[in-house]
Amino acid sequence: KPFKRILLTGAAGGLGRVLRERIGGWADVVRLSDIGEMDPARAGEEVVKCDLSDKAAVLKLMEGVDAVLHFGGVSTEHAFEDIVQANIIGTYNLYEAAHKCGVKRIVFASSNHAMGFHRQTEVIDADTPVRPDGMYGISKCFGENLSRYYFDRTGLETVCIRIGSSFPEPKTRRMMVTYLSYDDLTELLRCSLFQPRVGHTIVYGVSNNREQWYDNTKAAHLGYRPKDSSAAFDHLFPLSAEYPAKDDASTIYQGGPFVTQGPIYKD
Ligand code: NAI
Ligand code: 15L
Repeated sequence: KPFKRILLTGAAGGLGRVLRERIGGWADVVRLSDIGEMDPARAGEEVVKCDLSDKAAVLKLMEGVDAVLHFGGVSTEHAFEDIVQANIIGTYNLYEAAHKCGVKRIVFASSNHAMGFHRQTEVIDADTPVRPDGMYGISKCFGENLSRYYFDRTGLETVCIRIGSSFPEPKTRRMMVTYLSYDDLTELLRCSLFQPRVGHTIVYGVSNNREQWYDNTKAAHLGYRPKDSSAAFDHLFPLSAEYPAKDDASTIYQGGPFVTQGPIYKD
C-alpha cells in the first residue's frame, strides 16, 4: 500500500462515516478523528478524539501520518466565532502539524460555497475568482489559500475539492446540479491521493449531472471521471409551478440558500 497511515478528520460526520467504510484498503492504518463520538476502532483502524482548535493535540494526532483527508470542521453557515475555531484555527493547526510531521499530501474538503455568489448562469473553473457566500465559504477560501501557501513554501501537496452536495440523494432542485454521489466522491478521493503528482489542485466535486456550473478541465491531471448522475433522481423534482421565483436569491446564485444566511453587520 502506498501509505502507512491515512488520517481522516471529521470521521463522525455525514461524509466521514460513509468514507470510513470505503477507505480501509488505502493504507495499513486509517486513523479516524473527530471532536464527536465515533464507533470503536476495528482492525486496521485507530480512533482518536481531538478538537482541531487544540494545537498540541493536533500535533500529536499527526504523528506517524503520511496523508490526510481533512473533512472535520463546521460544515454549514454559523457565527464567525464558531467557524474561526474549527475551520480557520483548526485548519492552520492541521497544516502546521502536517508540515512538522513530513506529511506528503492532504485532500481538503472545500466547498462550492467558496464560489456561492457566482450566478447559476455562469460556468466557473479553478481560476475563476472566489466569491464566498458567507463566513463558512470564507473559511473554505482560507483553507484553499493556506494550502496554496504550504505547497509553495514547503512542497506539501493538496487537492482542494469544492464539494457540491454529497448526500444519499439531492434534496432540492439546486442539488440536481451540485449533487456528488458517494461513489464519485470516493473515486475523486482515490484519484486525489494516488496520482503521482498533484501540486496544489482545485477541483469541483460533482457527479456527471446533466446541468453543470463547473468546468474541471484544469484538474484533468487527476483523472477523475464521475460515473453517476443526478438524472437518476429526476422523479423527485417534477416540473411544476412551485419552482421558486426568478427573483429568489437561492435560484439566482450557485450557493443557493446560503447566500442569504451569512451575517450583515450594521452599526
Ligand atoms: P458534518 O457536519 O456531518 O461533519 C463534520 C464533522 O466535523 C462533524 O462530525 C464534527 O463533529 C466535526 N468537527 C466540527 N468541529 C470540529 C472541531 N473543532 N474539531 C474536530 N472535529 C470537528 O459535515 P459533512 O457533510 O460530513 O462534511 C464533511 C466536510 O465536507 C466538511 O468540511 C464540509 O464543510 C465539507 N463539505 C461537505 C459537503 C456535503 O455535501 N456533505 C459539501 C461541501 C463541503
Ligand atoms: C456544503 O458546503 C455543506 O457542507 C453541505 O451541508 C451542503 O449544504 C452543501 O454545501 C450544499 O451546497 O448543498
